[in-house]
Amino acid sequence: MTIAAYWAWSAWDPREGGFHSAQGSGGLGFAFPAALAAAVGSGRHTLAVSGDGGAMYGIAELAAARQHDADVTWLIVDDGGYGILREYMTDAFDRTTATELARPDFVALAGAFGIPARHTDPEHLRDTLAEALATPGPSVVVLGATLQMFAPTHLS
Ligand SMILES: Cc1ncc(C[n+]2csc(CCOP(=O)(O)OP(=O)(O)O)c2C)c(N)n1
Ligand SMILES: [Mg+2]
Repeated sequence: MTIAAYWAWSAWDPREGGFHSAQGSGGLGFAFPAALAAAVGSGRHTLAVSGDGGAMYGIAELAAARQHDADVTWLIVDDGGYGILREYMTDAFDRTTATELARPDFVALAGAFGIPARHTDPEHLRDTLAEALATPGPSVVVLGATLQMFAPTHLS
């Protein structure tokens, strides 16, 4: 549940089996533990995508990823808070409340679990991700970016 994923819903066909999301229940915290389990179960390197807010719901799973040397990469899109709520509130009320978050240095946090991690930006994302996905074991990539809402998500 992050703005990048709302865009991905339109770009990926889940029937192909390569993409899975918590679109039905919408629960924050699903992505990383699900991708970790998928990596262990499938033997393939998997990618989880979370926002900075949602990432806070799954931090403990970094220990499990390290313990099992799972081939899982976690992309955390850090826009400073609950981005989608920021967009909804601005649209509806022209102001926001409680959307900006105190959050950890995710790169340092992953490092504390013994997991390689690095910051990236939209320009370097493709290369950074490709490198992480080609490296065995868990890894974390933190993308500093503020994405715009995929408009129809709140209309259907
Ligand atoms: C367990 C849970 N708590 C609260 C929500 C409500 N909620 C949906 S999206 C969202 C903001 C998520 O922020 P972030 O993960 O940073 O993603 P962004 O919108 O910034 O891309 C919240 C709080 C939820 N879906 N699930
Ligand atoms: Mg966010």
